Amino acid sequence: MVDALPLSSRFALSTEITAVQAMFFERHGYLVFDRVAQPDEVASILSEVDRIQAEWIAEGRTHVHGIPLFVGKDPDGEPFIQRFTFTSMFSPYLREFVLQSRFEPVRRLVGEDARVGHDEMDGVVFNRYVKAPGSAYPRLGWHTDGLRDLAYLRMPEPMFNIGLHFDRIAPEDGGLRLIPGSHNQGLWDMCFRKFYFFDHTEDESEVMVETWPGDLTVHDGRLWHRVGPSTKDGWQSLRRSMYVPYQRGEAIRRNDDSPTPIYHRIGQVQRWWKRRQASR
Ligand SMILES: O=C(O)CCC(=O)C(=O)O
Ligand SMILES: [Fe+2]
Repeated sequence: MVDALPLSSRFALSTEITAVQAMFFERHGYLVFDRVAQPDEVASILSEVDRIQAEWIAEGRTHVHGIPLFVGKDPDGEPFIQRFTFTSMFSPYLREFVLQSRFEPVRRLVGEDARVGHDEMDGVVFNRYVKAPGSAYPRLGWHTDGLRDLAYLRMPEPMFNIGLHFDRIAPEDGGLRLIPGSHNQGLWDMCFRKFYFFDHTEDESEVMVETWPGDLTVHDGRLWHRVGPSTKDGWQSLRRSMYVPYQRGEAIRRNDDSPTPIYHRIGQVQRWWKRRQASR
């Protein structure tokens, strides 16, 4: 029955994950829920993010708990934080929002013992992709999220990434692209199917996830995915997403003394290299 559903299916989030939703998720590794956050909540979260940006820029912050911030220029040439980490630790509103009971069915899908990892891994992440001359983050190459565990010298723990989406994103806006079923590929393919973060090429089996503001997505941490660049420029190309990590198992908590993990060091080198190429 689940095979009859298109890969672009949009579901409604209720108080329980339905049998069909659970089967779709098991088969394909992702689910898209139609507008789980209301327009006023979308607006409140965006204004919290603006407030946090103003604070972090004023204090000259470069890292949060050892994780580098991605800072570029916005289309007006102003400093622009493009990847915020541990966001819920800097906003009581956001912390309360992500703990709301409406997300309980999603949390239980991860596991009865799952928790929001406010201070684990990268915490709640807020992304702002934009195409502009000074942008540090116009797109994101192919990767899985689960491999981060290897950097902590442990086998990938089951983890799901829960995304909240803030913009109307159609195929010409780039957006989230994922390979359905790739969560069932085994560890070898999870490591080597694509060249992590450097590969941006379209995959013939990729699915483009269209979003409307307030949409919620769930994807398995082992699923291959990327964010494509917009075909538009400037503010027209802005895409914002927020990811809430639900963790199980032993917690690896981070604080301001935590070192920068290897996968972020590689990203730092990659961004430095791109800036160098661009300035030639
Ligand atoms: O922005 C998105 O939708 C995806 C972000 C992502 O894959 C990540 O931060 O790991
Ligand atoms: Fe990801």
